[in-house]
Amino acid sequence: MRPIADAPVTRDGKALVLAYDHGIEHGPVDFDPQPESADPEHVFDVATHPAVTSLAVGKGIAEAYYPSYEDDVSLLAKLNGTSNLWMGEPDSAINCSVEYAAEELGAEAIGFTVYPGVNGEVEMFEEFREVQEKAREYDLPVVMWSYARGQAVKNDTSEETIAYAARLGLELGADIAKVKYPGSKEAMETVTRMAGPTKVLMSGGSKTSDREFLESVKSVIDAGGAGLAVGRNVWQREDPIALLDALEEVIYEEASVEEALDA
Ligand code: FBP
Repeated sequence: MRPIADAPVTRDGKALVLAYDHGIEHGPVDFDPQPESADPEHVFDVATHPAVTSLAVGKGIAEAYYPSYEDDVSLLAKLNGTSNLWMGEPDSAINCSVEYAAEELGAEAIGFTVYPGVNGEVEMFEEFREVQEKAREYDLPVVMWSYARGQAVKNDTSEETIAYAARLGLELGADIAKVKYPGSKEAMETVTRMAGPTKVLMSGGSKTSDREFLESVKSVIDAGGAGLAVGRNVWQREDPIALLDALEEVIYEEASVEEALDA
């Protein structure tokens, strides 16, 4: 059965997933630039902004904080994740099941990382299969964090690599593929074409200037992408709401970067 589509992760077919799984993926160092970002309540408050279609967090954060926010925030449960202390070949532990996410956490979507190209690719693809099929039973859209890594991946931001990562989202049955930005609108057009009906989100990456960030998001939208999944570029800012206001213009209102910056 092909989805249900992507609602509730989307608004008018577009999406802004606020990612906050960094406490597991990168550790507390990501909270240093803006210490209040270590407090999940701060980020849940930010996620109530109308530009944000869902908040991606792991099981522990969802259990502890989502009950207070379920009327105002849509939960995307990130099911796997591994710490930065891990020095082996990239891999990701499954920390939560689809059933638990749907029945106990109240998730409205599922997020799952796959690292195409790693030695454990076969196992990761098989894990994704189980998650994807179970999510179908619960009518939950699946967002695949598709990050090509491993010894054979020479350039993880090349057009070719990212188009492949997005295509794997389609091939494996993801509703939405979250990929790194390939550097230009033209490259992103190839990426979205390869993904077919699977929506494509740009991964935010480390913090950049307002203008640089909005320009990359604008080129994703102009290339047929659905939007972005962003963490640090929002909650590492002193004023995350100002950037979300500008992103709302660019993603949903087709505003230019100038218009969004002036608004
Ligand atoms: P950012 O916008 O901060 O890059 O967050 C997006 C994200 O995919 C997070 O969900 C995840 O924690 C992080 O990036 C992983 O980044 P990487 O594996 O590239 O260090």
